[in-house]
Amino acid sequence: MVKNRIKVDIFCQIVDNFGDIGVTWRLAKQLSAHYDYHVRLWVDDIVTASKLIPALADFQHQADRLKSDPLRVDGVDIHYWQANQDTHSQPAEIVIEAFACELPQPYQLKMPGNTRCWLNLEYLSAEAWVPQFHLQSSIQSLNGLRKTFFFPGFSLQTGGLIRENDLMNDIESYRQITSQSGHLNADSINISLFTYQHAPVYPLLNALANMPQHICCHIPLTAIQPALEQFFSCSIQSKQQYQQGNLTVVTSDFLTQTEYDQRLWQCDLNFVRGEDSLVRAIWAGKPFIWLPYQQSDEAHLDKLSAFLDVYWGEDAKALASLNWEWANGIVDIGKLAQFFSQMDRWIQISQSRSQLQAQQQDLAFRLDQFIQSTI
Ligand code: TRH
Repeated sequence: MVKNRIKVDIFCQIVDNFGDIGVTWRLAKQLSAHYDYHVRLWVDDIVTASKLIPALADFQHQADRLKSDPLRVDGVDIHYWQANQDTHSQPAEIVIEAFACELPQPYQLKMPGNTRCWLNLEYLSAEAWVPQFHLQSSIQSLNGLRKTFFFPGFSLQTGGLIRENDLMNDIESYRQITSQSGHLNADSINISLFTYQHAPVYPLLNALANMPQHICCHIPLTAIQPALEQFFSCSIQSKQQYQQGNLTVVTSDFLTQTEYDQRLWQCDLNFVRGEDSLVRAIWAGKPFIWLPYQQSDEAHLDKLSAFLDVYWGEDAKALASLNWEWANGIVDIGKLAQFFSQMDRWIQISQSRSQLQAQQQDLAFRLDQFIQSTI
């Protein structure tokens, strides 16, 4: 019964792109479905959120309705909030602010007496300082409450990675079913491409068109559409195929999160970006090339370098090198051809690395353990 469950408020401020809502939506669903929490997800941009939570589409022009009257989707109550405006609700016992979003002051002032655990869910990083900062806390001057920093991460000394309870089994079953009904394009190397506008997309497509094997590249249309149009010298539409040399590009609309995850499970190589698709690529157990979200002081390259060391280590130097070059605007046709010539080996390495990571407890489990130990 919702009445007796511990209440959790998750606040998501959508700064840019889809990662903020991608991460908080997955976490909200998991905490509600597998732990004894009644979760309210507070979102400040209903238009962007509706890309990942299609049920919100009807509220794009009437977000205010969701301030007091939430929409329940997959067991989660979704509310609308705006910076500095009172939510007019009693704060939950557990409050999670995602990525240091600032909670409205009136809400913060009501937290004492209501909130027993206040967490800031931080960005994911493999950098060496993360374990030291994970679970550090400080008293907040506005309301005198303690706020704890919860850092996702790759080691046992961090908050772990988001992974739904049955995810690894679901991936395995899905693969068994799809291998019987036919792969995406069985005679090709299948690639998924989701990246930022500044990535070297044109040189990549050019390299792929010149590979000895047939390459099928699956692209949901996002920020890189102009690079596709430049490469194919035509206007690019969704749900179409475009051919050049040995490359076929298959376009689609923005997929649902489930469809997107399944796409990663099926492809042989995934280009991912930001935070959430990186984690999904890890669980997919296929080789992937990651472009971190760009930061002005090039801090994203430190992030990438730490990740390549921690995740791929000595086993996958060639893959790490392709990844590093990609993030620095370089695509080396020779290296890529060499990589594709050993596809089976790379898939095997990626599978074992993913399974090793999946031996650790996931983020929701560690979060729940921490919450239970503090309340
Ligand atoms: O959209 P992103 O670039 O988000 C980024 C990062 O999270 C970054 O850390 C953050 O600081 C910045 O936003 C503001 O990439 P990310 O994190 O991979 O999120 C994409 C989400 O979109 C993910 O949940 C997968 C989902 N997705 C779909 O559901 N359908 C699709 O077709 C595609 C391409 C993605």
